[in-house]
Amino acid sequence: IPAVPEIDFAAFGQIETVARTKLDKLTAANMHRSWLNVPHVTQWDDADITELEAFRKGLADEGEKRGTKLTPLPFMLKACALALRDNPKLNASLSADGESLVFKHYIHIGVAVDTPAGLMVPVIRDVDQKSLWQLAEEVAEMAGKARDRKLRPADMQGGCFTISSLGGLGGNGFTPIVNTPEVGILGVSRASVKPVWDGQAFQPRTLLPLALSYDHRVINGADAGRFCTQLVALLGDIRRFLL
Ligand code: CAO
Repeated sequence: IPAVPEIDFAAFGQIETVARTKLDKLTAANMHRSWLNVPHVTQWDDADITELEAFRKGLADEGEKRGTKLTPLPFMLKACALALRDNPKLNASLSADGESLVFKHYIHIGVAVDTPAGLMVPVIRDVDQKSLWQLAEEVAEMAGKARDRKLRPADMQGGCFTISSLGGLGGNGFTPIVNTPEVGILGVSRASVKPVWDGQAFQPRTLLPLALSYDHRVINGADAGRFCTQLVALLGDIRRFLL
């Protein structure tokens, strides 16, 4: 690819040059590799999480007693695990020679964690087999370890899919980069109350913006559409987690 020309920024004013951390450089290399190798498509949708939020907020006292904060993230992990189970291509990887697909019979999901040293992606194992409380505890533990630089290499390996949640920060959408050799990543933005037409009147509903980026060598638009539709249905009525 054509090189970006080197510019002498000092010619335009005062500057300061700071060495990047090892983690920042590793993340840059991984992002660049994915960006160049993977033909990306991003599909957008909104999940109506009005009832999910009422349920979650109703558990605040129980959470306090347990010492566990239940954010929307464990619900997203659970919904993704169920949608990955039912849409196994999203839980697969392309073989190195591109001749076959490797279907994984386990559901391990990486969670992007922002740390002072850079981006880390610890992996939560067997998400489909864990309760919402267990998932909340594990995300908090892994995020703590990531921020304290205590994650072991094994904690960051074996992911089938990634969730990047910027919901705590704000924004209404972004296009995440697939964490190859995974084939899908879900970008979650901040939920907000919006007027939704119910056929007779506008109702205030809490909508969660979702963006699924996928590797178009493996996933077609219809695969992604089915996955997103199921995700939205699951988050819209969490009783579906039992089905
Ligand atoms: N919509 C609205 N509110 C949300 C939300 C959403 N989608 N997601 C979280 N929140 C709320 C939480 O409920 C919490 O509210 P209270 O403070 O009132 O309890 C608050 O935002 C902060 O949540 P959190 O960030 O502490 O917890 P989390 O479970 O949502 O996320 C973690 C945990 C580790 C994913 C997060 O801290 C983090 O590091 N996010 C950044 C990820 C990142 O950098 N992604 C980019 C990768 S690509 O460059």
